[in-house]
Amino acid sequence: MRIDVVTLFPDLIAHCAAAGVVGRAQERGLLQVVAWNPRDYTSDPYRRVDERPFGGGPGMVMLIDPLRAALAAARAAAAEAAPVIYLSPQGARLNQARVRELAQRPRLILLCGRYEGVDERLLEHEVDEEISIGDYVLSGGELAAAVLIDAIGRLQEGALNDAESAAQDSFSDGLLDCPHYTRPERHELGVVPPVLLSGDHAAIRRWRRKQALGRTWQRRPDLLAGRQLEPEDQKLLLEFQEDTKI
Ligand code: 9D3
Repeated sequence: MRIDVVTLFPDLIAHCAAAGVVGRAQERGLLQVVAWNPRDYTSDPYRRVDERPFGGGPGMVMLIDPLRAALAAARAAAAEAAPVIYLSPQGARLNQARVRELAQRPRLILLCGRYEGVDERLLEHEVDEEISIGDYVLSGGELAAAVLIDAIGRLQEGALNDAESAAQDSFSDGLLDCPHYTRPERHELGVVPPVLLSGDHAAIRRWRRKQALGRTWQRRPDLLAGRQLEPEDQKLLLEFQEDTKI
């Protein structure tokens, strides 16, 4: 998969996309992230990319032409058609279902805004989709683009090692994760739940499932609302609820 990013901060994108699992995916040739700076596509001597808004008011608005030229350069850099996604607070909220869908595409172009935003005419003509990463205020689209690249990158076939994929299999089912423990067995801060030391793999699987269900019920009941649990899961959640009453 190829992701082109139009941004005034190309180094920020390159740095984020070089780290961890996503960096490894790039090294393995599974993902290519390329940043394009609209400032490199200005025609005036000051390399201006922003101007004061018509109608007055605070802040600056990104100019059409540098963005349009950067988008054209990004689009021309590979053969496949590439939808343009604008990261913006006005976009549809990102979730894992959307990430899975976007991860299947061969190409994406991400457009990052700064200042108060982008001239609306560019959005009307060049943007196919708008995505927000949540209801809080960022100072630009770059961190949102980095979030999207990270979430998409790790889903590329071969990006995760076997252990990471297995962990995903058991928990990509809309539940929160179970607690994790490692050495030492006994610590000043507490002991490891004995079942995890029992060697009884069926009991361990059951305990983890129960914790995942219980913690989801406690912390994110919205994830369980409108969801019919399997009889075995219902039993485990009921057990968890009984345990927490004591
Ligand atoms: C304080 C400025 N706001 C005036 C009402 C508007 C505004 C403009 C630009 C708010 C945020 C931004 C920059 N944000 C993004 O580019 C952005 C974003 C976000 O702020 N929150 C969640 N997802 C995203 S995706 C892009």
